[in-house]
Order: sequence, then structure tokens, then C-alpha cells
Amino acid sequence: MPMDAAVLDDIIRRLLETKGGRAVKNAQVTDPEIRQLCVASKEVFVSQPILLELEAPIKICGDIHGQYADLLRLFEYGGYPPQANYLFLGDYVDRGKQSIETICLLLAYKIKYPENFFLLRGNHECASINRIYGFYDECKRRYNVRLWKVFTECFNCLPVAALVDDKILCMHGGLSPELKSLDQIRNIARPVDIPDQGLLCDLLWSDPDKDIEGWGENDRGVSYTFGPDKVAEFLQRHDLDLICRAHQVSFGTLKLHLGRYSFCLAVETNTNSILEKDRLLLYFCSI
Ligand SMILES: [Mn+2]
Repeated sequence: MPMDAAVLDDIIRRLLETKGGRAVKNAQVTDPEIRQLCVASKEVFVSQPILLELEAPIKICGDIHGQYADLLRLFEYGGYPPQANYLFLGDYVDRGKQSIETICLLLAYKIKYPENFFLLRGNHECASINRIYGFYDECKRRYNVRLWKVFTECFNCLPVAALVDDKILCMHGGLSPELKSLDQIRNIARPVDIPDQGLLCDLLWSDPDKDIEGWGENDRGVSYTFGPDKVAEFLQRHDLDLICRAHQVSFGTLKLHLGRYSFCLAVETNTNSILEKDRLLLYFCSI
């Protein structure tokens, strides 16, 4: 069921209207409109591969976690779609106060610009996690639990990794000891919940650790950590330049120039609350 273009434009207009003044107000988007966003975006997600193949130039962004003002600031900085192409690396909901505005605007852009705007799945786009860390409560308080379930069905269809110019592999978490071939990612069927272990779990949960060799235990109690040797080995085996991921805190703005790639990632972190949370971050590994 494709979404009516005028309805979609009006939802985006209302979501962007919130940015006037100091505080970002809650957007007035109705329950049926949000359902439409979930259903229409889900159709776009399943029509595209679970391992996206994208081309530069594209702006890659890390965790937003319901901080809607930060998302808007990010677009102010990088250009509102379709002025720039975007790839978001997951964790749209939980922790922040406006998960609903955040995910609604992202889904709306996905529907409006399906070939220029991309969303990967984070470990918080998972019912058992966002049941606990804020999104469920926000849905229940502002709408209803049924709507939270509709979001869950949409999240279960998000892609989990992206390959940019065949050289940069992007995912929310990181590598997996089970990941031997990229076809293993391509073969994951959707809809799918995030399991407690295995390839899909690791892609969304693992973390790099520069001080270890091989695979280590992860303090999160889920998945693994991986050392620089595992990154180097993976990049070489798959003829890649970079692993690009989110999922952990970074301070400040990161600018990076690598050959023909130019990165400017992470919006400025200007409040204490931001610094306490998983923030916009990219982690680069190169050999
Ligand atoms: Mn995360």
C-alpha cells in the first residue's frame, strides 16, 4: 500500500515544524498516520536488500536515541534530504525523550526518498530491548501499545548492513566470528527478530577492542569484542577499506579524509545529557 504523497509531505511538514523556538515540541502525528509510515516503509525495506549496496557520496550517521533536536541539527548541518544522501546506522529509539518524532521523520524520508535515504537496524530496534529502555513507555504514554507492536513489525524488516562503493562495510555493532562471507548476511530472511547469539546478533551488538587479539568477552553480556587483528584480517579477505559502525560513545566532531572519501561525522556534543548516551559516532578501522 503506497502512501499518498500529499499525506506524506504533510506529515514531514508537521514533524519539521517542531523545530521553532528553543524547545523542540512534540509533533502532532496521528496514530493512523504513524501506522501508514510503518507499513509503507516496511514495504520499501523488504523491496531492498538486507545488505544494501550504496554509492558515495553519502553521509553516514550514528546513534540518535530519541534525541530529536539532535537529528534536526544533523540535517541543518548536513542538508535536509534530498540535498544529501544519508545512511543511518541504527539506534533511533530509546533513552531520549522523542523516539516517536525521531523514527517518524526517518521513516517518512525513507518512503519519500527510497534510493537516497537509508536506515540500518540497531540493537535497540528490537522489541525485547526497546520494551525496557524507553520506546515502549513513550508509545504507551503518547499513543498505545498496539502502535509499539506495529513499529516492531517494521523494525523486523530493516536492513542490517551496507556496503558503500564495495569498500566500506557498515553495520551498527561490528564483526562476528561466524561471518565468513557477505552472502551469509544476504541470506538472512526477514521479518526477523534479533536473536541472543549468532551472526545477526553480533552485527548489531559486538564492539571493537583495540587492546585485544582475536575475540573477547563483551561487558554488555551479549556478543563479543574483536581486536584490530580481526579487523585487518576481515578487510584483507574481503578486499574492503573500512568497517564503519556506531553503538559506542564518541566525543566531538570527527573529520576524516581517506583517499576520495571525506567524512565529517558526529554533530557537536553540546549538552551533558548527550555525553552520557550512545552518541553519534563512527568507528573506523583501516589497514
Ligand atoms: Mn547500540
